[in-house]
Amino acid sequence: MTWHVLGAGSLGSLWATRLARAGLPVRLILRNRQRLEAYREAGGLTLIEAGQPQQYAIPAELPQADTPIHRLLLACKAYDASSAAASVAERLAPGAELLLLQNGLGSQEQVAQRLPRQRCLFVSSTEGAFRPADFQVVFAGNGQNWLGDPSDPRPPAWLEDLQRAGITHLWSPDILARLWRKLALNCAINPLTVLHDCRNGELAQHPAEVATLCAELGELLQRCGQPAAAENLHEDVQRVIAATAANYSSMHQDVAQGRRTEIAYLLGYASAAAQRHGVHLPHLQHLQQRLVRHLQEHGLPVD
Ligand code: NAD
Ligand code: KPL
Repeated sequence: MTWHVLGAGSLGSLWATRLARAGLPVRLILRNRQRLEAYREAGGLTLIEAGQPQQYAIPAELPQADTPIHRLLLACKAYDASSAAASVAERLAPGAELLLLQNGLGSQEQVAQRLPRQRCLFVSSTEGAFRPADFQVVFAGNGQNWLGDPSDPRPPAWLEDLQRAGITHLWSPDILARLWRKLALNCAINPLTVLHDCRNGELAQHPAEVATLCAELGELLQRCGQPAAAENLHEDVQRVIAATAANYSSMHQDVAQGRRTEIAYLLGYASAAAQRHGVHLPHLQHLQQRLVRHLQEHGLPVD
């Protein structure tokens, strides 16, 4: 069964090249004719691992190609997920499976609501990759990919493909807990790194601010029916701050490079959930207001 990969960015390219390297059939779906021509000129996708580049001539096509899609890896940013899924909706075979590889929460529900006849699996990834140039990807950090389906705990047989491709993965019977936990970590760390304009490690100099946010996020997770995701959140946040001390968070990198952030699917989602549950979280609310102001001052979208 062919793996269609929509979104030839960092993670999409990282998955596509490893699947292709394992001899599995892969097709890229590129946004428009211009991107397709640029890709064909490049000759394929290049994976750079441990400094070694290797090019893979993975076939590519447009969203409106006429072959059916049975398995789709949707590897775009959270704010693009719904429209990207819509662009190939007519090609999805009945019972097709989608792997939604987005950070935060909210975009997965948007896609699943649009495609009620398809199986949507959610993926939470801690692998690291970036693009030094178009159609090139650097595998920058080993990590884990948790996959799960909130409405069906049975793992799909094709997890074997990931095994064969060397894509580290675990089937998670409670993927929402994983995604909530990652969202909480990102909400406790990423906005502060933007507002203090610092690397993750420098947040150790703001222990009270981090602790207060973790307490509020823990309360939110409890109220949202996610007690497992709330467990030892503060300790975990401190561990991640120490383990990634030299790094700039993804949100810091986005702002520094003038790119749209995924704020609506992180802090925005958390704030909306707090409102829905009638929980008053003043520090989280203030953090969101400060971040929105900061983005506006930098001419960046706040959704
Ligand atoms: P990216 O910006 O590098 O890649 C996204 C790609 O999707 C881009 O090439 C974009 O052009 C393409 N795209 C968007 N809409 C499209 C459409 N309609 N049709 C065709 N292509 C379309 O993003 P990324 O870094 O790979 O991140 C993807 C998700 O994974 C994000 O939610 C991110 O937070 C998450 N994530 C990324 C990393 C990482 O190291 N890069 C790690 C963990 C999680
Ligand atoms: O996931 C991250 C990010 O930068 O997006 C970490 C490193 C955990 C910081 O929140």
